[in-house]
Amino acid sequence: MEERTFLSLDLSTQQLKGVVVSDKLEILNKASVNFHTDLPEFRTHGGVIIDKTNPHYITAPSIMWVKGLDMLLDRLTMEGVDFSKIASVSGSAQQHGSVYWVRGINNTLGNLDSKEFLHVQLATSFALSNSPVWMDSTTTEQCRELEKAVGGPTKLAEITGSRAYERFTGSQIAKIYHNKPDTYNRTERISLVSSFLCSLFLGKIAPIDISDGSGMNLMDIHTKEWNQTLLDACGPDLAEKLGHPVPSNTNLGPISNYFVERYDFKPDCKVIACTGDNPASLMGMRLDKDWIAVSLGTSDTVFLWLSEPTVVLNGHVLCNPIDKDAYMALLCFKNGSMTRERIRNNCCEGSWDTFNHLLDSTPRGNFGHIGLYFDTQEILPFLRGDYRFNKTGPVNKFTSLEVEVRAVIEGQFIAKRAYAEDFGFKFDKDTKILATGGASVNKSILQVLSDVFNAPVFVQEAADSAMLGAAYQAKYGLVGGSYNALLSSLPDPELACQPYSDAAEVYGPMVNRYRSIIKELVKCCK
Ligand code: XUL
Repeated sequence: MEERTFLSLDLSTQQLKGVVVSDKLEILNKASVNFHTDLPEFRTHGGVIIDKTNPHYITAPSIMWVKGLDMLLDRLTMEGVDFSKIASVSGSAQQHGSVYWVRGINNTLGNLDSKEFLHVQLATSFALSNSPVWMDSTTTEQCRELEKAVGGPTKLAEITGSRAYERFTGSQIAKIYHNKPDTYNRTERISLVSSFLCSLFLGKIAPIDISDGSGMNLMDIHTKEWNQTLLDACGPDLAEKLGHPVPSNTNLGPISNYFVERYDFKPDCKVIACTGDNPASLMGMRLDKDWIAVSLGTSDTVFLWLSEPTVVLNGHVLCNPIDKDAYMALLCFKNGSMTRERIRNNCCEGSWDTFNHLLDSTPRGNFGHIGLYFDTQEILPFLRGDYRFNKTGPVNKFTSLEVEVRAVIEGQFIAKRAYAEDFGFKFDKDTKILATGGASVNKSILQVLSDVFNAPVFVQEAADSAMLGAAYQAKYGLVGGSYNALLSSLPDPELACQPYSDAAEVYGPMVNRYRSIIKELVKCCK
Protein backbone atom coordinates (compact mmCIF):
# COMPACT_ATOMS: atom_id res chain seq x y z
CA MET A 1 0.00 0.00 0.00
CA GLU A 2 1.29 3.46 -0.86
CA GLU A 3 2.13 5.57 2.17
CA ARG A 4 -0.48 8.19 2.95
CA THR A 5 0.44 11.79 3.71
CA PHE A 6 -1.31 14.77 5.34
CA LEU A 7 -1.56 18.43 4.30
CA SER A 8 -1.96 21.48 6.51
CA LEU A 9 -2.02 25.19 5.79
CA ASP A 10 -1.45 28.18 8.04
CA LEU A 11 -3.12 31.39 6.94
CA SER A 12 -1.24 33.88 9.10
CA THR A 13 -1.13 37.66 8.93
CA GLN A 14 1.83 37.95 6.58
CA GLN A 15 1.76 34.72 4.63
CA LEU A 16 0.02 31.51 3.70
CA LYS A 17 2.20 28.48 4.41
CA GLY A 18 1.67 24.83 3.64
CA VAL A 19 3.31 21.61 4.82
CA VAL A 20 2.96 17.96 3.83
CA VAL A 21 3.83 15.40 6.51
CA SER A 22 4.29 11.65 6.30
CA ASP A 23 2.23 9.06 8.16
CA LYS A 24 4.93 9.30 10.88
CA LEU A 25 4.32 13.09 10.91
CA GLU A 26 7.77 13.93 9.53
CA ILE A 27 7.92 17.03 7.35
CA LEU A 28 8.16 16.12 3.66
CA ASN A 29 7.50 19.37 1.79
CA LYS A 30 6.87 23.01 2.57
CA ALA A 31 5.94 26.12 0.58
CA SER A 32 4.71 29.61 1.32
CA VAL A 33 3.15 32.67 -0.30
CA ASN A 34 4.02 36.05 1.14
CA PHE A 35 1.09 38.44 0.71
CA HIS A 36 3.17 41.60 0.56
CA THR A 37 5.77 40.42 -1.93
CA ASP A 38 4.00 37.64 -3.89
CA LEU A 39 0.64 39.39 -4.23
CA PRO A 40 1.66 43.07 -4.51
CA GLU A 41 -1.48 43.91 -6.50
CA PHE A 42 -3.44 43.92 -3.22
CA ARG A 43 -1.18 46.65 -1.86
CA THR A 44 -0.94 45.33 1.67
CA HIS A 45 1.89 45.96 4.06
CA GLY A 46 2.78 42.74 5.79
CA GLY A 47 -0.54 41.26 4.63
CA VAL A 48 -2.78 43.99 6.03
CA ILE A 49 -4.19 47.35 4.99
CA ILE A 50 -3.96 50.08 7.61
CA ASP A 51 -6.56 52.76 6.94
CA LYS A 52 -4.97 56.10 6.01
CA THR A 53 -7.32 58.17 8.15
CA ASN A 54 -7.71 55.76 11.06
CA PRO A 55 -4.60 53.69 11.91
CA HIS A 56 -6.65 51.49 14.26
CA TYR A 57 -8.78 50.25 11.34
CA ILE A 58 -6.89 47.23 9.96
CA THR A 59 -8.18 44.79 7.35
CA ALA A 60 -7.05 42.28 4.71
CA PRO A 61 -8.68 41.60 1.31
CA SER A 62 -10.52 38.26 1.56
CA ILE A 63 -9.94 37.59 -2.15
CA MET A 64 -6.15 37.93 -1.63
CA TRP A 65 -6.28 34.94 0.70
CA VAL A 66 -8.28 33.03 -1.96
CA LYS A 67 -5.71 33.84 -4.64
CA GLY A 68 -2.95 32.79 -2.25
CA LEU A 69 -4.44 29.30 -1.96
CA ASP A 70 -4.11 28.42 -5.67
CA MET A 71 -0.60 29.93 -5.66
CA LEU A 72 0.42 27.87 -2.66
CA LEU A 73 -0.89 24.61 -4.09
CA ASP A 74 0.98 25.33 -7.34
CA ARG A 75 4.16 25.92 -5.31
CA LEU A 76 3.67 22.67 -3.43
CA THR A 77 3.28 20.93 -6.81
CA MET A 78 6.61 22.44 -7.86
CA GLU A 79 8.08 21.04 -4.64
CA GLY A 80 7.10 17.59 -5.89
CA VAL A 81 4.00 17.01 -3.75
CA ASP A 82 1.79 14.19 -5.00
CA PHE A 83 -1.66 15.32 -3.84
CA SER A 84 -3.19 11.93 -4.61
CA LYS A 85 -1.45 10.55 -1.50
CA ILE A 86 -2.99 13.11 0.86
CA ALA A 87 -5.42 11.34 3.19
CA SER A 88 -6.72 14.48 4.91
CA VAL A 89 -6.31 18.25 5.02
CA SER A 90 -6.57 20.71 7.91
CA GLY A 91 -5.34 24.19 8.71
CA SER A 92 -4.80 27.03 11.14
CA ALA A 93 -5.26 30.75 10.74
CA GLN A 94 -4.84 34.09 12.49
CA GLN A 95 -7.55 34.31 15.12
CA HIS A 96 -10.53 36.68 15.40
CA GLY A 97 -10.71 37.99 11.78
CA SER A 98 -14.07 37.66 9.99
CA VAL A 99 -15.15 36.93 6.42
CA TYR A 100 -18.59 37.97 5.07
CA TRP A 101 -20.01 35.71 2.34
CA VAL A 102 -22.87 36.75 0.02
CA ARG A 103 -26.13 34.86 -0.36
CA GLY A 104 -25.95 31.76 -2.54
CA ILE A 105 -22.37 31.06 -1.49
CA ASN A 106 -22.83 27.32 -0.98
CA ASN A 107 -23.98 27.01 -4.56
CA THR A 108 -20.90 28.88 -5.82
CA LEU A 109 -18.46 26.94 -3.62
CA GLY A 110 -20.02 23.62 -4.60
CA ASN A 111 -19.81 24.22 -8.35
CA LEU A 112 -16.35 25.66 -8.93
CA ASP A 113 -14.84 25.05 -12.37
CA SER A 114 -11.44 23.38 -11.93
CA LYS A 115 -10.11 25.01 -15.12
CA GLU A 116 -10.45 28.50 -13.66
CA PHE A 117 -8.62 30.11 -10.72
CA LEU A 118 -10.53 30.32 -7.44
CA HIS A 119 -10.11 34.08 -7.15
CA VAL A 120 -11.72 34.63 -10.55
CA GLN A 121 -14.75 32.57 -9.60
CA LEU A 122 -15.13 33.99 -6.08
CA ALA A 123 -14.54 37.65 -7.02
CA THR A 124 -18.12 38.65 -6.17
CA SER A 125 -18.64 36.25 -3.26
CA PHE A 126 -17.84 38.63 -0.41
CA ALA A 127 -20.38 41.09 1.00
CA LEU A 128 -17.46 42.97 2.53
CA SER A 129 -14.33 42.89 0.42
CA ASN A 130 -11.86 43.56 3.25
CA SER A 131 -11.98 41.35 6.33
CA PRO A 132 -11.34 43.04 9.67
CA VAL A 133 -8.34 41.25 11.27
CA TRP A 134 -6.99 40.73 14.79
CA MET A 135 -4.86 43.90 14.60
CA ASP A 136 -7.95 46.10 14.30
CA SER A 137 -8.90 48.04 17.43
CA THR A 138 -11.82 50.21 16.30
CA THR A 139 -14.59 48.56 18.30
CA THR A 140 -14.22 49.93 21.85
CA GLU A 141 -17.81 51.19 21.82
CA GLN A 142 -19.18 47.77 20.76
CA CYS A 143 -16.99 46.09 23.42
CA ARG A 144 -18.64 48.09 26.18
CA GLU A 145 -22.08 47.25 24.73
CA LEU A 146 -21.28 43.54 24.74
CA GLU A 147 -20.12 43.66 28.36
CA LYS A 148 -23.24 45.62 29.31
CA ALA A 149 -25.51 43.07 27.60
CA VAL A 150 -24.51 40.35 30.07
CA GLY A 151 -23.82 42.43 33.19
CA GLY A 152 -20.21 43.59 32.93
CA PRO A 153 -16.70 42.43 31.96
CA THR A 154 -16.42 39.75 34.64
CA LYS A 155 -19.70 38.18 33.60
CA LEU A 156 -18.60 38.23 29.95
CA ALA A 157 -15.29 36.58 30.94
CA GLU A 158 -17.22 33.99 32.92
CA ILE A 159 -19.36 33.08 29.89
CA THR A 160 -16.94 33.46 26.97
CA GLY A 161 -13.47 33.09 28.59
CA SER A 162 -12.48 36.73 27.96
CA ARG A 163 -13.74 40.20 28.78
CA ALA A 164 -14.51 42.18 25.61
CA TYR A 165 -11.50 42.78 23.38
CA GLU A 166 -11.56 45.01 20.30
CA ARG A 167 -10.04 42.33 18.08
CA PHE A 168 -12.50 39.63 19.14
CA THR A 169 -15.09 38.89 16.44
CA GLY A 170 -18.33 39.72 18.30
CA SER A 171 -17.65 43.46 18.56
CA GLN A 172 -16.34 43.44 14.97
CA ILE A 173 -19.60 41.94 13.67
CA ALA A 174 -21.62 44.41 15.77
CA LYS A 175 -19.70 47.27 14.17
CA ILE A 176 -20.48 46.02 10.66
CA TYR A 177 -24.18 45.68 11.54
CA HIS A 178 -24.33 49.22 12.94
CA ASN A 179 -22.16 51.01 10.38
CA LYS A 180 -22.96 48.95 7.27
CA PRO A 181 -26.45 47.42 7.71
CA ASP A 182 -26.72 46.74 3.95
CA THR A 183 -23.51 44.69 4.04
CA TYR A 184 -24.78 42.78 7.05
CA ASN A 185 -28.08 42.04 5.31
CA ARG A 186 -26.34 40.88 2.13
CA THR A 187 -24.26 38.45 4.22
CA GLU A 188 -25.53 34.88 4.25
CA ARG A 189 -22.69 33.41 6.34
CA ILE A 190 -19.85 34.78 8.46
CA SER A 191 -16.65 32.71 8.76
CA LEU A 192 -13.58 33.10 10.93
CA VAL A 193 -10.37 33.12 8.88
CA SER A 194 -9.81 29.46 9.83
CA SER A 195 -13.32 28.29 8.84
CA PHE A 196 -13.07 30.41 5.66
CA LEU A 197 -9.95 28.47 4.63
CA CYS A 198 -11.71 25.23 5.50
CA SER A 199 -14.77 26.25 3.42
CA LEU A 200 -12.63 26.57 0.30
CA PHE A 201 -11.39 22.98 0.73
CA LEU A 202 -14.81 21.66 1.63
CA GLY A 203 -16.72 23.28 -1.25
CA LYS A 204 -19.34 24.60 1.17
CA ILE A 205 -19.38 26.79 4.26
CA ALA A 206 -17.44 24.96 6.98
CA PRO A 207 -18.46 25.20 10.63
CA ILE A 208 -16.46 27.28 13.10
CA ASP A 209 -14.51 25.03 15.51
CA ILE A 210 -14.96 25.53 19.25
CA SER A 211 -11.35 26.60 19.92
CA ASP A 212 -11.25 29.44 17.43
CA GLY A 213 -14.92 30.09 18.23
CA SER A 214 -13.95 30.85 21.82
CA GLY A 215 -12.00 33.88 20.56
CA MET A 216 -15.17 35.72 19.53
CA ASN A 217 -16.76 36.84 22.83
CA LEU A 218 -19.90 35.08 21.58
CA MET A 219 -19.59 31.45 22.64
CA ASP A 220 -20.42 29.98 26.01
CA ILE A 221 -17.20 28.06 26.67
CA HIS A 222 -19.01 25.74 29.09
CA THR A 223 -21.72 24.53 26.71
CA LYS A 224 -19.77 25.22 23.49
CA GLU A 225 -22.89 26.87 22.05
CA TRP A 226 -23.42 30.49 21.02
CA ASN A 227 -24.84 32.69 23.78
CA GLN A 228 -28.10 34.10 22.41
CA THR A 229 -27.94 37.34 24.47
CA LEU A 230 -24.52 38.08 23.03
CA LEU A 231 -25.58 37.21 19.48
CA ASP A 232 -28.59 39.53 19.85
CA ALA A 233 -26.34 42.31 21.11
CA CYS A 234 -24.33 42.11 17.84
CA GLY A 235 -26.91 41.73 15.07
CA PRO A 236 -30.11 39.97 13.99
CA ASP A 237 -30.16 36.31 12.86
CA LEU A 238 -26.54 35.88 13.81
CA ALA A 239 -26.93 32.20 14.80
CA GLU A 240 -27.83 31.33 11.18
CA LYS A 241 -24.96 33.41 9.83
CA LEU A 242 -22.43 31.69 12.09
CA GLY A 243 -23.71 28.11 11.88
CA HIS A 244 -23.24 25.55 14.64
CA PRO A 245 -19.75 25.29 16.25
CA VAL A 246 -18.06 21.85 16.17
CA PRO A 247 -15.16 20.17 18.04
CA SER A 248 -11.80 21.07 16.49
CA ASN A 249 -10.99 17.55 15.30
CA THR A 250 -14.26 17.08 13.38
CA ASN A 251 -14.02 15.21 10.10
CA LEU A 252 -16.18 17.38 7.84
CA GLY A 253 -16.26 15.07 4.82
CA PRO A 254 -14.58 14.82 1.42
CA ILE A 255 -12.59 17.54 -0.32
CA SER A 256 -14.29 19.66 -2.99
CA ASN A 257 -14.22 18.44 -6.57
CA TYR A 258 -12.29 21.56 -7.58
CA PHE A 259 -9.18 20.21 -5.83
CA VAL A 260 -9.73 16.66 -7.08
CA GLU A 261 -9.84 17.79 -10.69
CA ARG A 262 -7.29 20.60 -10.55
CA TYR A 263 -4.62 19.16 -8.26
CA ASP A 264 -5.33 15.43 -8.37
CA PHE A 265 -6.45 14.97 -4.76
CA LYS A 266 -8.30 11.64 -4.26
CA PRO A 267 -12.10 12.12 -4.08
CA ASP A 268 -12.11 10.50 -0.61
CA CYS A 269 -9.43 12.85 0.83
CA LYS A 270 -11.06 14.24 3.98
CA VAL A 271 -11.27 17.80 5.30
CA ILE A 272 -10.77 18.19 9.06
CA ALA A 273 -12.01 21.38 10.77
CA CYS A 274 -9.44 24.21 10.81
CA THR A 275 -8.69 26.23 13.95
CA GLY A 276 -6.95 29.38 15.21
CA ASP A 277 -3.16 29.66 15.19
CA ASN A 278 -2.85 29.72 18.98
CA PRO A 279 -4.90 26.56 19.59
CA ALA A 280 -3.02 24.93 16.68
CA SER A 281 0.29 25.92 18.33
CA LEU A 282 -0.83 24.17 21.50
CA MET A 283 -1.25 21.03 19.38
CA GLY A 284 2.08 21.58 17.60
CA MET A 285 3.93 21.96 20.90
CA ARG A 286 2.20 18.85 22.24
CA LEU A 287 1.48 20.64 25.49
CA ASP A 288 0.23 18.48 28.32
CA LYS A 289 -1.10 19.14 31.80
CA ASP A 290 2.18 19.72 33.68
CA TRP A 291 3.66 21.86 30.94
CA ILE A 292 3.66 25.59 30.44
CA ALA A 293 4.78 26.88 27.04
CA VAL A 294 6.59 30.19 26.79
CA SER A 295 7.10 31.54 23.31
CA LEU A 296 9.71 34.29 23.12
CA GLY A 297 9.18 36.31 19.97
CA THR A 298 8.25 39.81 18.82
CA SER A 299 5.47 39.46 21.33
CA ASP A 300 5.85 36.85 24.04
CA THR A 301 3.00 34.40 24.63
CA VAL A 302 2.32 31.88 27.34
CA PHE A 303 0.11 28.83 26.89
CA LEU A 304 -1.27 26.65 29.64
CA TRP A 305 -3.38 23.53 29.57
CA LEU A 306 -6.41 24.07 31.82
CA SER A 307 -8.69 21.26 33.01
CA GLU A 308 -11.31 23.76 34.18
CA PRO A 309 -12.00 27.28 32.92
CA THR A 310 -10.95 30.12 35.24
CA VAL A 311 -12.43 33.62 35.22
CA VAL A 312 -9.72 36.17 34.55
CA LEU A 313 -9.83 39.74 33.30
CA ASN A 314 -6.25 39.55 32.03
CA GLY A 315 -5.77 36.94 29.33
CA HIS A 316 -8.01 34.45 27.58
CA VAL A 317 -9.52 31.05 28.25
CA LEU A 318 -10.07 29.17 25.00
CA CYS A 319 -11.61 25.75 24.41
CA ASN A 320 -8.90 23.12 24.05
CA PRO A 321 -8.46 21.81 20.48
CA ILE A 322 -7.23 18.38 21.59
CA ASP A 323 -9.65 17.52 24.38
CA LYS A 324 -13.08 19.11 23.99
CA ASP A 325 -13.71 18.94 27.74
CA ALA A 326 -10.50 20.82 28.59
CA TYR A 327 -9.40 24.44 28.09
CA MET A 328 -6.27 26.41 27.36
CA ALA A 329 -5.05 29.72 28.71
CA LEU A 330 -3.49 32.26 26.41
CA LEU A 331 -1.49 35.22 27.68
CA CYS A 332 -0.13 37.81 25.23
CA PHE A 333 2.69 40.22 26.15
CA LYS A 334 3.30 42.78 23.44
CA ASN A 335 6.81 43.82 24.56
CA GLY A 336 9.02 40.81 23.91
CA SER A 337 12.15 40.62 21.80
CA MET A 338 12.14 44.27 20.67
CA THR A 339 12.40 45.36 24.30
CA ARG A 340 15.14 42.81 25.09
CA GLU A 341 17.00 44.09 22.02
CA ARG A 342 16.65 47.73 23.10
CA ILE A 343 18.30 47.01 26.44
CA ARG A 344 20.97 44.90 24.69
CA ASN A 345 21.67 47.82 22.33
CA ASN A 346 21.78 50.38 25.15
CA CYS A 347 23.89 48.31 27.54
CA CYS A 348 25.92 45.97 25.34
CA GLU A 349 26.41 47.74 22.00
CA GLY A 350 24.14 45.22 20.35
CA SER A 351 26.11 42.14 21.40
CA TRP A 352 24.24 39.13 22.80
CA ASP A 353 27.57 37.72 24.02
CA THR A 354 28.16 40.78 26.21
CA PHE A 355 24.50 40.72 27.29
CA ASN A 356 24.76 37.07 28.34
CA HIS A 357 28.06 37.70 30.12
CA LEU A 358 26.49 40.52 32.17
CA LEU A 359 23.38 38.45 32.84
CA ASP A 360 25.45 35.51 34.07
CA SER A 361 27.58 37.71 36.30
CA THR A 362 24.71 39.19 38.35
CA PRO A 363 23.13 37.17 41.17
CA ARG A 364 19.61 35.78 41.09
CA GLY A 365 17.30 38.43 42.55
CA ASN A 366 19.46 41.26 41.16
CA PHE A 367 20.30 42.78 44.60
CA GLY A 368 16.60 43.59 45.07
CA HIS A 369 16.28 45.62 41.85
CA ILE A 370 13.20 45.24 39.66
CA GLY A 371 12.81 46.75 36.17
CA LEU A 372 9.74 46.90 33.96
CA TYR A 373 10.14 47.97 30.35
CA PHE A 374 7.22 48.58 28.00
CA ASP A 375 8.22 50.14 24.66
CA THR A 376 4.64 50.01 23.36
CA GLN A 377 1.36 49.91 25.24
CA GLU A 378 1.48 46.59 27.05
CA ILE A 379 -1.60 44.39 27.41
CA LEU A 380 -0.42 42.70 30.63
CA PRO A 381 -0.14 44.97 32.61
CA PHE A 382 -1.80 47.91 30.82
CA LEU A 383 1.28 50.17 31.04
CA ARG A 384 3.78 51.94 28.84
CA GLY A 385 7.28 53.27 29.61
CA ASP A 386 10.21 52.16 31.80
CA TYR A 387 9.93 51.67 35.58
CA ARG A 388 12.92 50.93 37.84
CA PHE A 389 12.95 50.05 41.52
CA ASN A 390 15.69 49.33 44.03
CA LYS A 391 15.12 47.68 47.42
CA THR A 392 13.45 50.75 48.86
CA GLY A 393 11.47 52.32 46.01
CA PRO A 394 11.45 53.82 42.50
CA VAL A 395 14.69 55.10 40.95
CA ASN A 396 15.39 56.87 37.66
CA LYS A 397 18.44 54.85 36.76
CA PHE A 398 20.19 51.65 37.79
CA THR A 399 23.74 51.90 39.06
CA SER A 400 25.24 49.44 36.58
CA LEU A 401 24.65 47.96 33.16
CA GLU A 402 24.51 44.41 34.49
CA VAL A 403 21.67 45.34 36.84
CA GLU A 404 19.72 46.77 33.89
CA VAL A 405 20.37 43.64 31.80
CA ARG A 406 19.20 41.25 34.53
CA ALA A 407 16.25 43.53 35.35
CA VAL A 408 14.73 43.34 31.86
CA ILE A 409 14.87 39.54 31.75
CA GLU A 410 13.77 38.95 35.34
CA GLY A 411 10.97 41.53 35.00
CA GLN A 412 9.58 39.87 31.87
CA PHE A 413 9.60 36.37 33.39
CA ILE A 414 8.26 37.42 36.78
CA ALA A 415 5.29 39.00 34.95
CA LYS A 416 4.66 35.76 33.07
CA ARG A 417 4.74 33.74 36.27
CA ALA A 418 2.43 36.18 38.09
CA TYR A 419 -0.19 36.16 35.31
CA ALA A 420 0.06 32.38 34.90
CA GLU A 421 -0.56 32.02 38.66
CA ASP A 422 -3.58 34.30 38.35
CA PHE A 423 -4.94 31.68 35.98
CA GLY A 424 -4.68 29.17 38.80
CA PHE A 425 -1.60 27.43 37.40
CA LYS A 426 0.14 25.72 40.32
CA PHE A 427 3.89 25.47 40.03
CA ASP A 428 5.07 22.26 41.65
CA LYS A 429 7.79 19.62 41.28
CA ASP A 430 6.18 18.25 38.10
CA THR A 431 6.01 21.59 36.29
CA LYS A 432 8.01 21.72 33.07
CA ILE A 433 8.50 24.68 30.77
CA LEU A 434 8.67 24.43 27.01
CA ALA A 435 10.50 27.42 25.55
CA THR A 436 10.05 28.29 21.89
CA GLY A 437 10.55 31.29 19.61
CA GLY A 438 13.69 33.19 18.62
CA ALA A 439 15.11 33.86 22.11
CA SER A 440 14.79 30.20 23.11
CA VAL A 441 18.26 29.58 21.65
CA ASN A 442 19.79 31.82 24.35
CA LYS A 443 20.86 29.61 27.31
CA SER A 444 21.54 32.55 29.67
CA ILE A 445 18.00 33.85 29.17
CA LEU A 446 16.56 30.34 29.58
CA GLN A 447 18.43 29.92 32.88
CA VAL A 448 16.60 32.97 34.26
CA LEU A 449 13.31 31.53 32.98
CA SER A 450 14.07 28.26 34.77
CA ASP A 451 14.95 30.05 38.02
CA VAL A 452 11.98 32.42 38.03
CA PHE A 453 9.54 29.53 37.48
CA ASN A 454 11.64 27.12 39.61
CA ALA A 455 11.15 24.47 36.94
CA PRO A 456 13.26 22.76 34.26
CA VAL A 457 13.20 24.34 30.81
CA PHE A 458 12.99 22.24 27.66
CA VAL A 459 13.36 23.34 24.05
CA GLN A 460 11.81 22.07 20.87
CA GLU A 461 12.21 23.07 17.27
CA ALA A 462 8.82 24.70 17.17
CA ALA A 463 9.13 27.14 14.32
CA ASP A 464 5.78 26.84 12.55
CA SER A 465 4.20 25.16 15.57
CA ALA A 466 0.73 26.30 14.42
CA MET A 467 1.13 24.76 10.97
CA LEU A 468 2.59 21.55 12.41
CA GLY A 469 -0.22 21.41 14.97
CA ALA A 470 -2.75 21.61 12.14
CA ALA A 471 -0.89 18.83 10.30
CA TYR A 472 -1.14 16.65 13.42
CA GLN A 473 -4.83 17.60 13.59
CA ALA A 474 -5.31 16.44 9.99
CA LYS A 475 -4.23 12.95 11.04
CA TYR A 476 -5.88 13.04 14.47
CA GLY A 477 -9.23 14.10 12.97
CA LEU A 478 -9.02 11.21 10.51
CA VAL A 479 -7.86 8.35 12.74
CA GLY A 480 -8.98 9.45 16.26
CA GLY A 481 -7.68 7.60 19.34
CA SER A 482 -5.27 9.20 21.80
CA TYR A 483 -3.52 12.38 20.65
CA ASN A 484 -0.36 11.61 22.63
CA ALA A 485 -0.17 8.06 21.27
CA LEU A 486 -0.52 9.45 17.74
CA LEU A 487 2.50 11.70 18.29
CA SER A 488 4.62 9.22 20.23
CA SER A 489 7.12 8.68 17.40
CA LEU A 490 8.12 12.37 17.38
CA PRO A 491 11.32 13.33 19.27
CA ASP A 492 10.83 14.55 22.85
CA PRO A 493 11.79 18.14 23.77
CA GLU A 494 15.39 18.51 24.99
CA LEU A 495 16.30 19.58 28.51
CA ALA A 496 18.05 22.99 28.33
CA CYS A 497 18.45 24.00 32.01
CA GLN A 498 17.47 23.26 35.57
CA PRO A 499 16.73 25.81 38.31
CA TYR A 500 19.31 26.55 41.02
CA SER A 501 18.44 25.30 44.50
CA ASP A 502 17.79 28.81 45.88
CA ALA A 503 15.41 29.78 43.04
CA ALA A 504 12.15 29.35 44.98
CA GLU A 505 13.49 31.36 47.91
CA VAL A 506 14.65 34.23 45.67
CA TYR A 507 11.76 34.54 43.23
CA GLY A 508 8.74 33.68 45.41
CA PRO A 509 9.00 37.01 47.29
CA MET A 510 9.92 38.88 44.08
CA VAL A 511 6.70 37.78 42.39
CA ASN A 512 4.73 39.16 45.35
CA ARG A 513 6.66 42.40 45.23
CA TYR A 514 6.00 42.64 41.48
CA ARG A 515 2.26 42.31 42.14
CA SER A 516 2.25 45.22 44.63
CA ILE A 517 4.36 47.39 42.31
CA ILE A 518 1.97 46.77 39.39
CA LYS A 519 -1.06 47.48 41.54
CA GLU A 520 0.36 50.89 42.44
CA LEU A 521 1.54 51.71 38.93
CA VAL A 522 -1.75 50.81 37.28
CA LYS A 523 -3.58 52.91 39.90
CA CYS A 524 -1.32 55.92 39.20
CA CYS A 525 -1.55 55.61 35.41
CA LYS A 526 -5.37 55.44 35.31
C1 XUL B 1 -4.46 36.08 19.70
C2 XUL B 1 -4.19 37.01 18.60
C3 XUL B 1 -3.05 36.74 17.70
C4 XUL B 1 -3.49 36.22 16.35
C5 XUL B 1 -2.25 36.25 15.46
O1 XUL B 1 -5.50 36.47 20.52
O2 XUL B 1 -4.87 37.98 18.41
O3 XUL B 1 -2.13 35.85 18.29
O4 XUL B 1 -4.06 34.96 16.46
O5 XUL B 1 -2.30 35.47 14.37
